[in-house]
Amino acid sequence: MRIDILTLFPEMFTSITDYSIPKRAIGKGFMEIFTHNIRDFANGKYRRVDDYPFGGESGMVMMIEPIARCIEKLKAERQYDAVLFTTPDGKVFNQNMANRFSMLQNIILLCGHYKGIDERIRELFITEEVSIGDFVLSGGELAAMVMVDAIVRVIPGVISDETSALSDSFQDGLLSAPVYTRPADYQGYKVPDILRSGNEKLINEWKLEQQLSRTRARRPDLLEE
Ligand code: 6GU
Repeated sequence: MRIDILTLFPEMFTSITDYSIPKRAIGKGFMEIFTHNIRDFANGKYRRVDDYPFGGESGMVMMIEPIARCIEKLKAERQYDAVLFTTPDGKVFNQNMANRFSMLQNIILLCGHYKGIDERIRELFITEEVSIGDFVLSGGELAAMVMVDAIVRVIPGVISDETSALSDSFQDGLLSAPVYTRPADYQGYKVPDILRSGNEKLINEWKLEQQLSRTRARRPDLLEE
């Protein structure tokens, strides 16, 4: 899959391209990430990308032309399955969306900034608006990186242990069970005996019980869905 990211801060994306699972996924050819600096598509000596809002609100608004030029250039080169926009008033991102986006071939991801973008960009180009939660970030870049990370780890083959991504919290609508490693006894704090029993059936039952009780205690909303 290919993701084209439109941003005012392309350098920020080295946080995902240069580390951990996303880096490996790119190295293995599961994902390509191209960043595009919106400012490169702006006109004039000052390469202006934002302007004052009509109607006299506070803050600045991202202008339509630089973003439109960049999107149109990309669309002339290939077909896109989705043009996403990161914004706090979008639909809240979740595991289902990560799974769904991971099956697409080409995605444009536009990072919001300032007070917003000219509404006509949304109307003309954006297929889906996505938020990562009910709080406000300084820009859409961190949200975009959160989404790319969540998407890349569910592409089949990216995580070598096939079952690992599937056992993530939320993948089955439940939080994950607790996990332990050596030592089995840390200053009297012991790993539950059942995990060391070797009885796979009992272990799986225990894990499911743990998942259910955790979800009930911490995220009862997930059980209602
Ligand atoms: Cl997608 N963008 C911004 N600026 N703030 C956010 C967000 C997105 N999601 C939650 N807060």
